[in-house]
Amino acid sequence: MRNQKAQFITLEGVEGAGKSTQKDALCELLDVNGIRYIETREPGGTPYAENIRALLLGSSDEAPQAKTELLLMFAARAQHLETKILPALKRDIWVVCDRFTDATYAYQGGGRGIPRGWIQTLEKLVQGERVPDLTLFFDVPVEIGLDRADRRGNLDRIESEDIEFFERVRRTYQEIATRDPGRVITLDATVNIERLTQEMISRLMGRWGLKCRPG
Ligand code: Z5A
Repeated sequence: MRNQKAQFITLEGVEGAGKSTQKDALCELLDVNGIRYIETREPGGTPYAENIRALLLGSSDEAPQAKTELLLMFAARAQHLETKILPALKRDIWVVCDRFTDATYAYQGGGRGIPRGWIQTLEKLVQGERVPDLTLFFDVPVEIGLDRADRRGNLDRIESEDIEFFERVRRTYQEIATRDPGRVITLDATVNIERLTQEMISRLMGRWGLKCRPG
């Protein structure tokens, strides 16, 4: 692990893909290798950004317009990036983040139909050149993911969209992964939790040259 700079890792996928489950396994891998890290999520991750999350995902009488949703995602991201993610990386602490800007391309771009160029403009404004070092994309057919999420219950405002919306979201994630294979690792998330964990861990150990695996 010598000479490995602190990594900014993001986890992406449609609902119920298993990101949160695999995030725990990833953190265990970092723990056994003695790597310092923080866990965080988007939208949210700081008290202020979590307030924006509540606005974004809660239901109210007035649903936000697509542009409003887009701007709030980036407002939360600006706060999160500047007050939590960048300071951690600067202190050589790894960052494991459940969703980031790929989710904006997938949900607001693919799902809602916001032009990609608008998202690129906001990405540049908020992030400059900063992008994740590594993204784990958990790819699962939408019906399987939604079924898992349904069984967990408590669907939020965005989770209540129709199946076509999530098909567009998944397609956009797949396009991102195809365009950027150096950053994005695609994992087949249809397999059971243990197999998915094993596959993820072996890909990561190879990439980072880690010696110890959990368990
Ligand atoms: N959003 C956006 O629109 N734009 C943006 O820029 C950003 C976000 C950043 C919040 O996401 C919402 O914000 C999200 C996108 C939007 N909305 N939607 N819809 P979130 O990440 O906080 O919430 P989520 O995507 O809805 O997470 P999730 O449904 O919890 O999915 P998950 O984390 O991928 O799954 P999980 O919690 O690990 O697993 C779900 C269930 O499946 C659970 O019971 C597990 O035990 C089970 N599971 C997990 N893996 C497996 C496998 N491999 N086999 C069988 N069962 C499994």
